[in-house]
Amino acid sequence: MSSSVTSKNIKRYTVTSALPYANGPVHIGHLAGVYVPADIYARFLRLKNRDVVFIGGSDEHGVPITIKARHENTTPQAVVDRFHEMIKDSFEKFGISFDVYSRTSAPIHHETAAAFFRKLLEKGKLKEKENEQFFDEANQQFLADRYITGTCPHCNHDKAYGDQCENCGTSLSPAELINPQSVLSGHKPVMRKTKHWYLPLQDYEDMLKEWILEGHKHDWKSNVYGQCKSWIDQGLQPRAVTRDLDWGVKVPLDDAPGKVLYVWFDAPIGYISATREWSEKSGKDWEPYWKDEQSKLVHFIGKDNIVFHCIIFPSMLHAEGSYILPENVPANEFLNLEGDKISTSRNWAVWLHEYLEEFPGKQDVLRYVLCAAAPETKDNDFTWKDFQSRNNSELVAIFGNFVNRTLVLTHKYFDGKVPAVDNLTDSDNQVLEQIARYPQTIARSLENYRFRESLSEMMGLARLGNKYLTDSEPWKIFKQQPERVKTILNVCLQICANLAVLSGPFLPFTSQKLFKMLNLETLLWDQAGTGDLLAAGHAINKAELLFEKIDDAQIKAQTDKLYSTRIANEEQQQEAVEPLKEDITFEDFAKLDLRTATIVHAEKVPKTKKLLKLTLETGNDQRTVVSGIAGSYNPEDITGRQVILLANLKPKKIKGIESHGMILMATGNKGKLSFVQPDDKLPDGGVVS
Ligand code: B3M
Ligand code: ZN
Repeated sequence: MSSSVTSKNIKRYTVTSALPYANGPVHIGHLAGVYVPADIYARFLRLKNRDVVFIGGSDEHGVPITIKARHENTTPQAVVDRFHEMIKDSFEKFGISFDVYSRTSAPIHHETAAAFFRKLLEKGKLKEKENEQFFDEANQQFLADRYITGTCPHCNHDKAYGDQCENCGTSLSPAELINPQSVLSGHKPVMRKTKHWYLPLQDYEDMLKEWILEGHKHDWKSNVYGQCKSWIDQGLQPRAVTRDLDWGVKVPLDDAPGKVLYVWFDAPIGYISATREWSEKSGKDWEPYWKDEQSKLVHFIGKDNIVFHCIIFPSMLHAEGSYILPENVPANEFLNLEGDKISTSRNWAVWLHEYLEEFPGKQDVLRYVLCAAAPETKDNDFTWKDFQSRNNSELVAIFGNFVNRTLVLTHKYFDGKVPAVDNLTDSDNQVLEQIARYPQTIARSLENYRFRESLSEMMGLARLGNKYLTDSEPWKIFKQQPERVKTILNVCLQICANLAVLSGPFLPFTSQKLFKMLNLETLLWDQAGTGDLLAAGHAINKAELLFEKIDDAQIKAQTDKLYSTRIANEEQQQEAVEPLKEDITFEDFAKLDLRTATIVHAEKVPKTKKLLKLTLETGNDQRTVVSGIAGSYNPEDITGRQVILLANLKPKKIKGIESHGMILMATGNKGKLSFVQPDDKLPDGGVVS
């Protein structure tokens, strides 16, 4: 078992980045969370001359893709074809340097995933179990959780899904829904027996404890370690690895028609399939990258994928028996946009393909900002103002300004030839000593997945150069001391060459441009750190601007665009009026015992987002009602409020609390709930009819 990073002699690196679902374009949240850090890491390793394969690809299975296809009246394959191309193309233009960008609908993946499943089955690592699941008789098919809607048993929201209620945030199983309905036919589904295969995760508890809880306590990020620990401490359960669905990798058995592998079973195997695809192209053997103990496997993901990459996939790999486990899983938290959660459905996002069109040639600016503001240890915010100011006052004013002044002065005074050092002063020597330390300092941060820190260290070198040049004032002394100016510009040019190397992982386009301007072949990381990267007399090329100012109008155009879609969304929401439900008789209505009651106490239900525990005075008794209104009301604001209580709703346990009744709420804009309340304060217990 792989344990500590330092103890093994690493021969090669397998770097994976989460496979984006091919049902939408990529946005800045994906980039900051996964692809920018993964790419920086892979580029750094290549500059260190390490053997590395950097894997990406589209995740093309799963129920949401089939739902999207239904909405668009097309096939799942058509959906994924469109987005796969789009995502692949924008990654490429953005400089994400995958060695292979594959897709899980590729034949090689179907074959790899099916073989993996078969091997687990043959080794007796999967358990077959029958249970009952919802079946749509009209469509003659079993229903995935997302294909069933109904009323949430916790908050009474009537559009809860079979896996989750989006109103109160509770995760559900389809059988818990009140009045379940098939999304396909609109009919009530029936229960039917079906057979599935399970991975008994509890069998891997000891392995996971030893490997993660003991082995990686100190080198994994605390957010990752914490999530793993809480999963393991809660006790692991068997997980179904197959589904009744017609989109996905077919279960490779004769007696399993209509069954596919669960998307989270096949998707991580996609990393392996992609490596095999790369191996066919490159002629390199893929197996050592996944099976040799001296390979280091690193998964770059967002925090919502931690359990799959740290618990489930490693259990699968371990069960299979011939694979190594990840050495690290440096998951990031989430990036917000202008103070609000990024949301695809609300179009609250900055989309990569749009950015590339609207800011041509400015890939490095976005890479820079997303790395500088990466949500490494906590959620973080992207704002267009910050984007502008980091560009103008860091990239332009420090990095660009330093390089530009150095090159322009070299042309002006020395005809574009690197001047020889005349005599090094103490301050020159100090600068050279500092240069020597940068490659190692930055490398240490990168090796420990501290990308923000490493970026700011790299900028430290630009800052050092900029300050040295400004303090030395060669333009003032050239007439009297041309020899001194030779030395100053030589040192500045050496800093530029060092920057060309060390900015490579972060700002690959800039780094290439700078190498070209310096008329230098690309250098490796370990060649940096010295003051003799450029020989005296070497001719440099013309100076070009590395960065340009971004003005207020460009920023305003972006924020206007964002806010205009938000306003359009809100207007749309206001217009959407719920259709009326079907008629009922007066007798139906008379069954409801509706009464006035007063909230005498309210508190949040721990570990839930939307639930409040209310104590109500009903005139007859005091009782507890759990209500999904915390998204609309603070507990401290509502004591004393009179409400209408449905008093004869059967008592039910919600999050361990017995709830007896339900209070009536009306829904306003954006799902905001509002109390239904009598006009005047009435005695409690008054009958509503
Ligand atoms: N397709 C991405 C996501 O959850 C998911 C990752 C798969 S990685 C094997 O957004
Ligand atoms: Zn709910």
